[in-house]
Amino acid sequence: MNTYQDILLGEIEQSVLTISLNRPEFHNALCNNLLKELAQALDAASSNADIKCVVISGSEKVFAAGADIKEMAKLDAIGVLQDTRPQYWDTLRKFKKPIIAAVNGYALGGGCELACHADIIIAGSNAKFGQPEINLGIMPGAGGTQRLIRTVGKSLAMKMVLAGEVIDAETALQSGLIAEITQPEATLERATKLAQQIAGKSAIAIQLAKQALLESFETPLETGLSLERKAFTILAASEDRQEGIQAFMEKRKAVFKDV
Ligand code: DAK
Repeated sequence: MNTYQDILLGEIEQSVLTISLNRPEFHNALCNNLLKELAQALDAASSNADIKCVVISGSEKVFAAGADIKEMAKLDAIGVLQDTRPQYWDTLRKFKKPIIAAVNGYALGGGCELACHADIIIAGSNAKFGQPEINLGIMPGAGGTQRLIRTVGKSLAMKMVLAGEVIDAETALQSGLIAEITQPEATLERATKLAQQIAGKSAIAIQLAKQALLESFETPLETGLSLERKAFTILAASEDRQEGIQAFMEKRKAVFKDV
């Protein structure tokens, strides 16, 4: 049962939970309550072994137009300092299971940053990514200056953040911001299929692989390689590894038990 107001939870299908942002009248602007609910839903998904992968989507027309500007307008410097939102973003950042963002239409400001928190972005041909905060006399506040530049490179990130220019799906694909472009009506379905494909693997291998991949943003190559080696070694103790290799030998599909 959906007990949330600003997000919708889908049924868990093939170990995939879909979370849809649900403030259509405000282009899914990320108000405090929406972010709180998103963090609560992810917290619950963290400890639910039936969920192995999460898809975050907007509608066919819009992903999210950023932080709720009307709410933001009420905060002075002390209000911003004491804001609970950074802790909700942290929940997203620390989530260990894979997240796929299904993006149609606008993904602006915090909406673009939300998509960038996902591990994979699948976008409709109508998607538009941007960091227009500069037009409001502010700047990105949920990692936009850090994640974007690591993903799309300096010049494009500077253009988006300093000029507030919005990029289309093709440019997002060329720059590596997104993994695939689909027809807008197929974006959620494609993201869900991909999520189900991931959910069919060993959850232990998926968790360690995600962790190692993300570590590359934080560490020099030598440290990252060392972490990869340790994770690889840990996996040698899993039953899923035995099953995966055995299944290959027996020419059958592996059945992973996440142990
Ligand atoms: N906030 C609040 N309401 C919004 C909104 C937003 N970001 N975006 C749209 N709306 C509302 C509009 O006010 C309008 O409501 P009514 O006036 O009808 O009541 C309704 O949604 C429909 O919007 P429009 O009439 O403007 O629709 P259009 O199709 O003409 O234009 C648009 C769509 C997306 C181009 C336009 O709405 C727009 O430019 N929106 C604002 C985009 C923007 O500037 N986004 C960046 C916001 S700043 C932080 C973390 C994150 C952030 C900050 C701090 N910390 C952790 C510290 C993030 C900051 C931001 O994202």
